[in-house]
Amino acid sequence: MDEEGPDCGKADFVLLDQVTMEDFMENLKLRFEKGRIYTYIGEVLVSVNPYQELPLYGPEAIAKYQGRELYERPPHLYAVANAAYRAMKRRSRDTCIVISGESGAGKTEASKHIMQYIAAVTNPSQRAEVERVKDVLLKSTCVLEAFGNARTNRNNNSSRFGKYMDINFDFKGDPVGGHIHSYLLEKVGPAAWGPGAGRTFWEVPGSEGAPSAPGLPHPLCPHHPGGSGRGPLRGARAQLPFSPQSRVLKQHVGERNFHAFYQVLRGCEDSQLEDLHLQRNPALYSFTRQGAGLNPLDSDERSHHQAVMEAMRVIGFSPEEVDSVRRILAAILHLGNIEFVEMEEGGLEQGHVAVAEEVLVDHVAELTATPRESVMRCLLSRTVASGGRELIEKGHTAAEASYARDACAKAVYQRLFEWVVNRINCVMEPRGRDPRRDGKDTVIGVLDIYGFEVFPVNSFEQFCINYCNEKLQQLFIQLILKQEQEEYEREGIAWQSVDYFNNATIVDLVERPHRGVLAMLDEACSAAGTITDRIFLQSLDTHHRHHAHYTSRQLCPTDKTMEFGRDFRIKHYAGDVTYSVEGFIDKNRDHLFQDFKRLLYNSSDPTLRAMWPDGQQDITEVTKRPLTAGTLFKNSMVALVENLASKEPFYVRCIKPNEDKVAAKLDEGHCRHQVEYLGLLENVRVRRAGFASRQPYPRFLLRYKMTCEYTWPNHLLGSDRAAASALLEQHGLQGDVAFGHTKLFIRSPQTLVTLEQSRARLIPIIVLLLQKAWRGTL
Ligand code: AOV
Ligand code: MG
Repeated sequence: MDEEGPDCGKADFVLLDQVTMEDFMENLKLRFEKGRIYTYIGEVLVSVNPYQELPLYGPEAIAKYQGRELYERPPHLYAVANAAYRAMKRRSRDTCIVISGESGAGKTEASKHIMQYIAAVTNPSQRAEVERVKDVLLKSTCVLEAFGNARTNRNNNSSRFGKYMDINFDFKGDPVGGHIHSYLLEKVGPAAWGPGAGRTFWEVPGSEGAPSAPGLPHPLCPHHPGGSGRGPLRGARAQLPFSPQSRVLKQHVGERNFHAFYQVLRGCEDSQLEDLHLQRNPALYSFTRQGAGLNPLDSDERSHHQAVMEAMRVIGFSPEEVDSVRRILAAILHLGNIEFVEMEEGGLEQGHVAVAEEVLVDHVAELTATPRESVMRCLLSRTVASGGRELIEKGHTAAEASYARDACAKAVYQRLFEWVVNRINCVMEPRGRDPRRDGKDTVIGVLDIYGFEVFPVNSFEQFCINYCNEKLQQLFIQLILKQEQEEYEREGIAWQSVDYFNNATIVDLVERPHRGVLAMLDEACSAAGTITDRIFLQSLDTHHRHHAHYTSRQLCPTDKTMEFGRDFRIKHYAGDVTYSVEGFIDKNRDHLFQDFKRLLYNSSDPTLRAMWPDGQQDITEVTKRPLTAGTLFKNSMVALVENLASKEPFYVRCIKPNEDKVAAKLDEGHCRHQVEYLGLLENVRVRRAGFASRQPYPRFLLRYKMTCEYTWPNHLLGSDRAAASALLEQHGLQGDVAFGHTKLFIRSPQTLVTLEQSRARLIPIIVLLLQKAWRGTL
């Protein structure tokens, strides 16, 4: 790789002549045109997705960065990976690399390059266990992408889950294990089925027949699309007129279901497909029909399937487990094709509903290794604990049966995904390590999490995803902007304060106890079916009417971009997002169906059974309210942010150059917006006004004292501060630093490089002297 020439723009935005948006964009554009997709802001790496293969990666490039300081080579992901790795090794500090940016900006690709770098520079002695861990780390990505990624309108390989991966290192700096946390696979609830949306009757005794939303027809009303028409036999697939729903069930136009489904259909051998009762064409299955025309080449899908199978084998999935996974995917596809019909003579109360094509039930029963009659019963009825402990079997209407089928399909997929993650975690768990013998492991965490999302209609999923981005922005502000400024003040360093937008107030709007949006949603959910999405919206309006970042059509009647009684808007740090509340309550409750849980727990397939441990509960126990999806997500975000805050952070800020997913096109308006909301200009200002590095005096001296005659081996200068000053004076570097009360602040990175070089030159000489001294030959 060539070193950068002067015509490639500034490799660090801090070096810009002026910090204006125009200058920033000009530099970004110039570098992008020259194939320089990476630029620093101090230690933060800004990366622009090139949408083409550039000759920037691979063993040769890795060798250039290995063991170097951040500023010695042109900006690169490898430099950041190397800096995180060296900080971890040198100071035994846990570090983390936080990768952020909007969908399609290149986060997942960046995380893969980081992993490849770490794999390449570790384990020079080729220890077998370390090699195994590295293989699992690298191969896990391929498997997780098959189950957790899908084609969306914004990214052909969009991660529909957030991933935080810890890699554990031993004292030698070799990876000895890891752990993956996954966040919110796009799974939440089947869409509320028509009128009465938000009403869930499952598992809640006494909630049967709860009143529906005022002004909306009752679900049992004959005018309801899935209601009792008492007419001739007719198909009654529940109509899902409202909110966006789980990707497993339905996808937006131009999007696909999770890759795994298509890979099984296209990649399996004919005989395997026959065993699964499947045909090759995804258009034949309700859950994959939408995306059927969007498949990549058949051959690509087949080779992806083979790669996933190979990766599962390397990771340690047994052949039986892989078979089970295939059967579960097939069962979901068959489940999706099941339709229900209402019998002409039956009244709803008797639940006279039948399955249109019974052979599909046979397939589901066979593939899930469960009794056919039990599958049928679960599809057509539910068990409820009424009043006391008495159990009653209640027949479904066709609409309810469809709801149950969809809920089951998405829950099975959700459990499958979680099981895959857990299975990989078991294999990556550090083995046979004893902290007393081996010392404490250090950790590098890599966070690749969904970026901000704004669609024409935004639902609960987008709300969670955007809340997550607010949390991460808050962390960024705290670590990079706020903390930095506070430290200058604390240390008595002269400092000109920089203004930035602190998004704490938005985070608070979402997560505050009692009155935050999530708390109020939980409250609505706990009201046993009596509160609808619309009522929930009304209470949000009441409580947040004066909040600067909240509005709705009710509060702003002239704003026709919001729908009355349906939408609210949050002014996020990245821009305004309008959310439709339809389905919020249902998705937040995210109920599972006891009958299905029990059915699958009793499967004779051990893999499937292991995914449903809660299926052994007694039905009367499960009426206890489980934590809601929103609360679980909030808790996991709080834990994630705490975890990241305890580590030394490195940041990669990804930018998507255009909406068309094409190479060599940088849409200025689009990029400018991202630069704005990522707070990059503020970042440059703070950095420019500030210092590249700060170190407590003792740590500074420990590292560099051998470079100065007054400080080696020990100084007699009264204070560490005076010693540091003498050392810097000897190097002629005193003009580039400021002396704080407890820390030394170094302005330019070049000063550090000079000190490092001097140290590197002297170390061999000192080692030699010490050896001689020990041998008494000095
Ligand atoms: P994301 O992770 O940020 O989106 P990806 O990492 O999946 O985005 O990148 C999207 C696509 O851009 C990839 O599939 C590649 O085709 C291309 N790409 C990204 N980075 C590079 C690179 N360094 N070199 C070449 N091509 C690249 V999302 O998961 O949707 O938030 O949800
Ligand atoms: Mg991704």
